[in-house]
Amino acid sequence: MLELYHFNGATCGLKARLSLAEKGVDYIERAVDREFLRTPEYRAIHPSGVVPALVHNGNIVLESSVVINYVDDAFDGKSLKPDSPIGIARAWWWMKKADEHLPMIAILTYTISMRPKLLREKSREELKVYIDGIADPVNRERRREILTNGLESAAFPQALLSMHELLAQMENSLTEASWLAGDKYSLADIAMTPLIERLMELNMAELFEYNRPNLVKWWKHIQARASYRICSLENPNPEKQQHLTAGTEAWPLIRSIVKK
Ligand SMILES: N[C@@H](CCC(=O)N[C@@H](CS)C(=O)NCC(=O)O)C(=O)O
Repeated sequence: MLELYHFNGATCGLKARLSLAEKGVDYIERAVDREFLRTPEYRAIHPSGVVPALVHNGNIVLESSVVINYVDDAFDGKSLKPDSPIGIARAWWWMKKADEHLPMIAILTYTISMRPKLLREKSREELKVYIDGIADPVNRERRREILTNGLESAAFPQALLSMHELLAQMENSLTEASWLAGDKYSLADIAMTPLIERLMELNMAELFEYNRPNLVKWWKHIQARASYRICSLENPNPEKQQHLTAGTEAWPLIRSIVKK
């Protein structure tokens, strides 16, 4: 039995789902809500209380890059790794980059879109319970700081500039080949897809598209794939409109920080 715990709108959950769709693997989708991530039942599966968690015949596989690599190794179907050792090394480089930048995209999402929603919907006491309930101490204190300082948070421009630099690296790589790790779609492209999708959801198309024709072409090719249609277009993030509205409001500040 193969089960995937995720929620629609989770960037790392989308990574796992894309890999399963690309391999054509059937699985039981456990689409949960954020509250469930805090229950003892889920913490027994994932002690950090985050998604994705893949459970295969009782074996638990955690961490999105580990999950997508496992999916590729464990199931038949076309390989999602490049054909040469150097290509595989390049794919791992991008997977590492995606892992390093996932907290950056979380900071942007949280500061721009989730914080205003939480402040609107939760009382001071509820907010404290929410923050105190975040399992990972680094993430917990970062979110507490962002909740207090919002767009003034020191983490915000750092995350933005770090994503901006990553876009430049992607454009550079895509001038040499049509996919990130070479001429074949691979785990590298899967790993980066949700990060780019989130920038688009946060209304950062201008930041993304500016002077980056190869990245624009790559993104069109990603969106045209059946895996993306199934996992994202047919199962859209319920917070998409919220992200877009909040991103539009934050755009003047974002633009001034990246100073194109
Ligand atoms: N490094 C982990 C990060 C997992 C993570 O942070 N997941 C987010 C969604 S992308 C989550 O579950 N957040 C819980 C929440 O928003 O409450 C991975 O790549 O699997």
